Amino acid sequence: MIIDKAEVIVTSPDRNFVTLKLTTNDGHTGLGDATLNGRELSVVAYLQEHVVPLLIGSDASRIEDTWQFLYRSAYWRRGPVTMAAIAAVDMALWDIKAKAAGMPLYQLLGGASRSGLLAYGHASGKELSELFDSIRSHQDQAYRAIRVQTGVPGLKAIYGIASQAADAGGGEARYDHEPARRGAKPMQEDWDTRSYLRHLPGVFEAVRNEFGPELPLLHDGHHRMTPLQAAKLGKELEPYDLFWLEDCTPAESHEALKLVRQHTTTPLAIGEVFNTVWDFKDIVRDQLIDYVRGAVTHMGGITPLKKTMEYASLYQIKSGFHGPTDISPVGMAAQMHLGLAIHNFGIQEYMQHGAKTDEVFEQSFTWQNGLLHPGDEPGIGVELNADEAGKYPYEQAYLPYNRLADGTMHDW
Ligand code: KDG
Ligand code: MG
Repeated sequence: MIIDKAEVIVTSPDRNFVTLKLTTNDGHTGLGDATLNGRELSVVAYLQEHVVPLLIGSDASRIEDTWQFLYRSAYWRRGPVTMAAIAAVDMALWDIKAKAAGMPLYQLLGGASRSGLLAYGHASGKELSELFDSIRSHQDQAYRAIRVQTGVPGLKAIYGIASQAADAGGGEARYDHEPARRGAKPMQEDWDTRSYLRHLPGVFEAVRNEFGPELPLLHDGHHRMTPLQAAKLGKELEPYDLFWLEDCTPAESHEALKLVRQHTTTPLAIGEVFNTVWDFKDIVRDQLIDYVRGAVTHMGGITPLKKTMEYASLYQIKSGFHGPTDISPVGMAAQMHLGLAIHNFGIQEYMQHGAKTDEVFEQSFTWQNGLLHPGDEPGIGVELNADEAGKYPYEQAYLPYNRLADGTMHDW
């Protein structure tokens, strides 16, 4: 099982995706997701210039050794570009091994620990009525857990809030891959934490009153609060029994979480911008979080994320893998296999990809009664349709950013 071909495929059906395809001399193929939202081509260069030459001629069956070689031999460790590139290789090798074994990947990872994965969707609205409609629409699509993001009076545009006006096609409102996000420059949005903090608890009170106590509700703070602000918010949200408060403070500061934790029992989730188990080491050991938000695509692949979750299990900390649409169908399927196999699965974020993406990536996962399942095709269960992929060349696209009213740059 020698790797004799490694292709880096860039395609932009509804948004940009970077995929590594490995082929072995005995005819097996494997796919890996290397998509780094807004910085995609840096991973393409890392793979093409530095990793592909190392892979050609190597043994595809040696997953752990290949991971260690790519991580340790470079000398320069960690970082989103490096770890997305290593992740793609790792996923592709697991795909090949599972296909060669004739098994869906979750079987190789230890077999299923549950029948399906509870998943949450993204409801949002500028006003309460829009938000309620969005929650109902998600419930109609079978979601049994809902992330709630809301507009804030006085702020014009906030990330994570879909708006019908932004949806030129007239279909369901989206905020994650509407054409407005593409362009030579990122879009500026505005932010005011005090207005947000004044507004949010009332929104959760209204949502609980309307939808009852059972529905699991989540909220993403997008790293925007100081520790004291986050502590205050966590405390004020306690009556509404959140499933989690995500990314309440900037991800770099573990001490911030300590302060938040001292003041609130609202569960905390963090880690979508983390790259390695080292980023989780102290906050897991100190029990400062309840959910690991890493993604296979940004944590260096299935191999290290599985280890991270085994370590987290010692502290009763569960998974909540990052699953926005900038994780490609390959990355999503890979983490569905992992989530099905590990004991300490918590919840899976699931934003549905667009129709064009689903034509480029042929997938075998299922979504039924609010549960995801990766399917039983051998491997990860995703194949890339090269003809479809070729129709959509890369387009420059950026995440938006925040400035305060006086023009100061603010945390994302
Ligand atoms: O690439 C960044 C987005 O995926 C991120 O903003 C989405 O915060 C996010 C989430 O929780 O899905
Ligand atoms: Mg998030």
